[in-house]
Amino acid sequence: MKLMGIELRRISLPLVAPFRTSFGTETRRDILLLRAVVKPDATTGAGAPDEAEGWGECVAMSDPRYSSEYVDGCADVLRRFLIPALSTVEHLSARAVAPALAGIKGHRMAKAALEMALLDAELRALGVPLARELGAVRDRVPCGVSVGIMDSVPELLDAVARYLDAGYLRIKLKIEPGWDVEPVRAVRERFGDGVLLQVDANTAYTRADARHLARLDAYDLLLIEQPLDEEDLLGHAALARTVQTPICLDESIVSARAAADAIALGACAIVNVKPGRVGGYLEARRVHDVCAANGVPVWCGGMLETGLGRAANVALAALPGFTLPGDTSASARYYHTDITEPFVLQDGHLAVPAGPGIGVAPIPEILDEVTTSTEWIPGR
Ligand code: NPQ
Ligand code: MG
Repeated sequence: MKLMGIELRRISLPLVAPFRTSFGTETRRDILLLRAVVKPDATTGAGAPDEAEGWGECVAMSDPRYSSEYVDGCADVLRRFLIPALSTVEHLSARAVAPALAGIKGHRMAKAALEMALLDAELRALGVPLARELGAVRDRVPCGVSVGIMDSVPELLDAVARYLDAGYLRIKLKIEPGWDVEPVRAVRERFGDGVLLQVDANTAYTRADARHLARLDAYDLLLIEQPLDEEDLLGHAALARTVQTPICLDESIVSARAAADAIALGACAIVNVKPGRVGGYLEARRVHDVCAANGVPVWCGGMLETGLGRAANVALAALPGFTLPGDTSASARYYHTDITEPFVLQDGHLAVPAGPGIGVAPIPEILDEVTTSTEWIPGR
């Protein structure tokens, strides 16, 4: 295909409630969307449109608190380096994107958004759903929910009760020093041993906390997610020898190679797959493949995506190795009004979109209402 250009569009969406993690409290989401306009090759086939568009969603936050990337930085590197790098590619396709961008170091979330937009455009032109392209084996996926740090245990119990009533099949509690054993104990006591329960520290602990984290072993958790620093693989391996609860890595897993290394080192027994963090959906599938080859279960993480990123995440989560419920929550978990048709929980599951590409598109009037700026970068 030929890249005609990319529209960078910034939107601002209020969250239904503040979301507190060990790295900060978010009350709204400032998101960078990409709209790729391409001309498919003449060889695409009979009935192919002469122009197609595709949507990408960048998962970077406003501030570099979850990872080193942040939304203004992503827009800058896309505009100055990544989009221009595609103009030198002879036969542009979604799978040519990552190799074409490899000379630019890092910036995986920005790269992932660009690849997603071209993948969506390409698959729409071909009439192929993303789920089929990735190798999905399910038409719906079981869903969990990530529950923020609260001001008190009673407030937390109210929130968890509402999510369980809504049908969520797994609860993830955000934890930090001072908000860990007590909330976990309270949730177990109130809701019983049948609830699938896990915790996420977003790097808030140190190796010196190993004995303390081992106290969580009493509560039959599915996993402890990213207790230590992103770069501390050996620390996680040591922790795994002290703590019975399986260690799951999120921030540390920046590629399929990082996943293979973490597994080989004994740093994790489970992996959270986030396409933005690893540089795109195609690398995310390779993370899945590496984990499956090692017998390591994976689940799909979440970055408070709109319906665009959510649609693609649900497609990914339908691959065979995704054996644990993901943070693929319904639109209403985060937003009163999503920019696409909302994803609604049905019996604790979300349906995998069946249309071409990611299978959803923004609703133009809603998109315009939440847009704060747009910029057109020609493809040359
Ligand atoms: C995680 N997500 O697994 C992340 C972290 C996270 C669903 O827990 C704005 C944008 C706020 C992205 C808060 C979940 C965020 C964000 C938390 C990502 O670690
Ligand atoms: Mg996490």
